Amino acid sequence: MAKKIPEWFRNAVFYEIYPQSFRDSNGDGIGDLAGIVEKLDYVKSLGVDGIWLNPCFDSPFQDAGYDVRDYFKVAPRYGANDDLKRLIGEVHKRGMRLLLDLVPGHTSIEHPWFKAAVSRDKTPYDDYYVFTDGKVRDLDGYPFITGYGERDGFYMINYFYSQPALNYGFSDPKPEHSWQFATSDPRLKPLREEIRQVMKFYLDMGCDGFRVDLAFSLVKGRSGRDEALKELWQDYSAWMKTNYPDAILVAEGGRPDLADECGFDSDFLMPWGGTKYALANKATFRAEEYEPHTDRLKAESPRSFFSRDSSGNSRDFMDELEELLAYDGGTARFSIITGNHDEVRLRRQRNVDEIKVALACIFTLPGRPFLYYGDEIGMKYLPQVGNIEGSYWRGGSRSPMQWEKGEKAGFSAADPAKFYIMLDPDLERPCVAEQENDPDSLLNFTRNLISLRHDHPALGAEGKLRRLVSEHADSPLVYERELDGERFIVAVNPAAKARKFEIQLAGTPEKLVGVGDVVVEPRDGKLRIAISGVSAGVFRLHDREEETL
Ligand code: TEU
Ligand code: CA
Repeated sequence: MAKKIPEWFRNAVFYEIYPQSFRDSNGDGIGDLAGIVEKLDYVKSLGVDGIWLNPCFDSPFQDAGYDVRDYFKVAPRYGANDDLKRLIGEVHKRGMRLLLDLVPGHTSIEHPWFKAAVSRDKTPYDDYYVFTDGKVRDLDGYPFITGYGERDGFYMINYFYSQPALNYGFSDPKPEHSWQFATSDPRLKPLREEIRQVMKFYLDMGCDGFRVDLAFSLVKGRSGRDEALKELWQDYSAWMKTNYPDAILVAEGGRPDLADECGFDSDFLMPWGGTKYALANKATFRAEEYEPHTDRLKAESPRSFFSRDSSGNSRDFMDELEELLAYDGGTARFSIITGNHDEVRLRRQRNVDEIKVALACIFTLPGRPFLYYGDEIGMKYLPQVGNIEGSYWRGGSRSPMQWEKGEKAGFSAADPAKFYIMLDPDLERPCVAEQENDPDSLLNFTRNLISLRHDHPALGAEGKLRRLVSEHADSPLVYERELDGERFIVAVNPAAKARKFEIQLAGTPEKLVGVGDVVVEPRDGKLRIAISGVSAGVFRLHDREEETL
């Protein structure tokens, strides 16, 4: 779909902030909005253009805030609405943008709409959710909660029992299931408008758009669902683009093709997209057979491209990227993440050099990448964290940001035993202060990559991607990026094994950034590449003419 790309988004890099774990300004052991403001100069110093803030709305926190109780109110533990307004202003003052997290698919069971709907009374909110009546036994295979509340019926959920699905209708309503409304059913209209009002409220406050939680969960159904989702999201996105032309929408969908047609500006490549893009997991380039996330932790050596045994697959990943780029005409409407609050951190089973290799690749591929807080300093995944606010195993990736050395890591003035979530107990844990002045640190490596991406749009969102070397497994990945006559080659070898090879490409390479040993030499109109184990290099390719200058 031809869409206008806001100028600021053209080559944007984002930083994901999990508000409860970033910086606690008032010593209660929970991160907050004023804490984020304190750290905005740091965020700016990374070179990012935008921030995605996880949900910061009033919630009982049964799923870390993805269970909204009041869409129009900042959770008191994070501050008040004025603090959010102030945060937005401070972000803008520094030339950055702020995306909020829109959770339109479900509310908390404590949301007043749900409390009304689940009561025995007849209320205007009864159709806001998907309720059967109590006589129904056949739930058509959908997940329902029975036995909760006084209403004579069962309610459908999206995730936990505490997240009842909001009702946007079914693409294929079956006559025998009267609880399946068609998406065009006028009874669904009021809810649709409520969600538009939520968007309007924060866009008017000054936010620059939304990351949309489970964007494709809204419409239910098995056939015709994509079409119905397009109708729904095109309506929201067209409305938003008309009234707030600079605002953007990023889907959490794992289906960039569908997201694009819905009017989203980007979509995350998720491991669970449900299409072949499922392979493109958090840029770890999952091995060919998709491992369900429940197995992810068990595997001591994840079958990933970015691992020493490099058992993953860069070839299929590159196939997918090329297909996506062909589909969207090279505008690259997808976002590769270094990690997020749901995924196991990169640092698990990888050392700092191995992470540098992964980041060198992620930050030189097309699209608009998202850096997860703490990944820039190599924060660890902590399996012992356990279930905090409905995190289950995801809690290991949500520990407090490590700013300084010392028992509190600069996260909070509270006693670490009172932190809402466990801090990495290792006193040798990485931290910002220590890496700040070390030119070789992961932090400065990340900054270099981001600034390179900005200095040379060829390496960024919309530079042309050409694959030079990419095989099934245990092999380096080499690609060219090109835009407006500027050419670069990127060579990435996560595997332990050193390699030598030749590629058919002329030019004089100049190394810009690297880890390990990567030597590229021109010889007889070709490039000879010698690449050590666990290494990566980004080279600018000068033409012959330039060479003689
Ligand atoms: O996540 C969607 C989702 O289903 C996965 O990312 C999932 O959390 C992961 O595979 C582990 O099961 C979004 C949010 O990012 C997540 O934090 C919420 O819990 C979920 O939606 C429900 O709102
Ligand atoms: Ca606090």
